[in-house]
Amino acid sequence: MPLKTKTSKRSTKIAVTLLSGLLPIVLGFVILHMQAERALKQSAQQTAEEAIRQFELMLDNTAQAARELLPLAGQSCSEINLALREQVTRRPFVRSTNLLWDDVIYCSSLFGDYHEKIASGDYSQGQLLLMKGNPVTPDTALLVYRLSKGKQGAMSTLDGYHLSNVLRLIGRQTLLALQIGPNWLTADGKFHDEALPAFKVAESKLTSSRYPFSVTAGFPKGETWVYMTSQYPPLFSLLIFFGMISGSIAHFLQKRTSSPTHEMQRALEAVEFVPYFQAVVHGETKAVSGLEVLMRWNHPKEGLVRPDLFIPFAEHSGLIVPMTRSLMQQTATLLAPLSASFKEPFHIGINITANHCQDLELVKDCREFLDAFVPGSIHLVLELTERELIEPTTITHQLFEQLHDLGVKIAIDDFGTGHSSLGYLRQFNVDYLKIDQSFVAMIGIDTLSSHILDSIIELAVKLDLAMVAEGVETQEQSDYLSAHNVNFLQGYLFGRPMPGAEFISALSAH
Ligand code: G
Ligand code: G
Ligand code: MN
Repeated sequence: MPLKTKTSKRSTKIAVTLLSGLLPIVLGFVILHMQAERALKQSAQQTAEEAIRQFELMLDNTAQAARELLPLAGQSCSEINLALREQVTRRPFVRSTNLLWDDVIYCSSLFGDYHEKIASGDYSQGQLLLMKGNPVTPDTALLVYRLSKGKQGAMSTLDGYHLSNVLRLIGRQTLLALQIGPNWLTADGKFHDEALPAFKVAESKLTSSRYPFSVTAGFPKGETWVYMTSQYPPLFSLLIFFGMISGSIAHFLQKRTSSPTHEMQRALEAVEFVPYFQAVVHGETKAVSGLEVLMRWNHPKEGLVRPDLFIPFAEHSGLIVPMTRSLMQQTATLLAPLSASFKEPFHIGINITANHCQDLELVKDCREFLDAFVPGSIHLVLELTERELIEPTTITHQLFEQLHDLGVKIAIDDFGTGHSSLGYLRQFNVDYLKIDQSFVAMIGIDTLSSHILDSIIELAVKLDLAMVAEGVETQEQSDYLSAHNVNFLQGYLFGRPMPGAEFISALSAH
C-alpha cells in the first residue's frame, strides 16, 4: 500500500537527508585539503629556492677568497700569512683560510705554520665538506670550500652559525635542511651524518646548479590540518551552511514526494483512480437495474488499491472532490454510449462523503454528468454513508435542494450502522436506504439481527423509501429479501465489482 511506505522507509529518508547534508561538506573538505597541500608544497618549494640563492651568495664570497689565495700556494707561510688573514677580514662569512701543498695544509690564517693532511675524497665533488666542528670550535658546524690546481690548494671555511641563521630566517614555519654529501645541517645549527629523515608533508628537495649542495624543505606531520584551521575557518562555515541547505532541500523534496497528498495528486493527474462497477438487480426479476461505482486506485507499483485505504487521506486533503469528479467523468464516458438502449431509468450509484457536501460544486459535477446521457435514461443516486452524517447548514440545504431539482436521488449507505433520525431522512429528501451488508449476512444465522433487519424494512416501507440490500451472497439471503419486498439487491451473488469495460461487455451480452 503506497500510503504505508511513509513509515517503513523512514530510516532511508533520514539517511538520504544526512548524506545530502554531509556530501557538500565532505567534498568541500577534500577540496580544501588538496588546496592546503598545494599551498604548502608551493611554500616549501619557494623556501627551498630562496635558501639555495642565499647559500650560493655566501659560497660565492667564500670561493672568491680561495680563488685569490690559490696562486700563493707553495710560498712560505711567513710570506703569505698576512694575505690569508686579509681574506678573512675582507670577505663576509669567511671564518678562516688555509693554503695547501699536495693536499697538506701547511699554512693557516688561525695558526700560521701548520701541518695536516686532508682526505680530498671526503669533499663533495672535491669541493665542499660540511664538518661537525674543528679543534677551535668543536660544537659549531663548519663548511669548507676547497680549490686546487696541480699540487697547489686553497681552502676557505664558512661558519655554520651563518648557515643555520639563513635556514632559520628563511624557514620560519618550514623545516629546512642543508645537505652536502652525506652530512646535513638544520636550522637549530645541529650537524647530522645519518640519513636525512623524510619531511611528512610537502617535501621539496632542490639541488644547486653551481655548488654541490642541496636543500630540503617540508613540514611536520599534521601541518596540513594546522594550515587549514588557520586559513579556512570562513570557508568551513560556508561548507556547513551549504551542507545544511542541501540537507534541508533533500528533506523537503522527500517529504513532498512521499506525502500521501502529493502521491494522490500525482495519481489523480495520471488518472490512476478508476471506476469499478457492481451490479444492482431488481428484487423480483433479478434483472440488472443499475450499478454502484466503486473507486479503485490502479497504482503503478502497488497494483490495485482498495478505497478504504486511501479515501480517508483524500477526504482529509480535499482531493476527494476532484477524485470523485474524475470518477464521474470516466463513468459517463463508459456508460453514455449505452444510454439510448436503457428501457427504464438505469441507476448509477456514486459514493459521496460528507466533506463533499460543503459547497455547491457537487451540483455542477452532477449536472455535467447528467448532460452526458440521453435525458431521462438514468437515475443518478448519491450514496451518503450513515456513519458520517451531514451537518444541516444553509449550504447543505441549498445543495440538496438544487440536487433535487436536477432529479438526483439520495441514498443512505450502510443503513443501520449509524444513527440517522427520521427528521434527518426527511430533511435531506432521501430516496433509498441501502441496508448494510452486516444485517444481510445474519439472515438465517442470528435471529436478533434478523429482527433488526425486519424493523429496518418495516421502517422503510412506512417512510415510503425504496430499499437496496447490500452484500447478498447466498440464494437464501436473496430469497428472504425478495420475500420481504426489498426492491433492489446487490452482492457477489449477482456480480462482483469489476472494471467498467468488463461490466459493459457483460451487460451487453445479456
Ligand atoms: O468497493 P469496496 O471495497 O470496495 O469499497 C470500500 C468502501 O469504499 C465502501 O465503504 C465504499 O462505499 C467506499 N467507496 C468506494 N468507492 C468510493 C468513492 O468513489 N467515493 C467514496 N467516498 N467512497 C467510496
Ligand atoms: O459502503 P458501500 O456499500 O459503498 O460498500 C460496498 C462494499 O461492499 C464494497 O467494498 C464492495 O466491494 C463490497 N461488497 C459488495 N458486494 C459484496 C458481497 O456480496 N459481500 C461482501 N462481503 N462484500 C461485498
Ligand atoms: Mn456504497
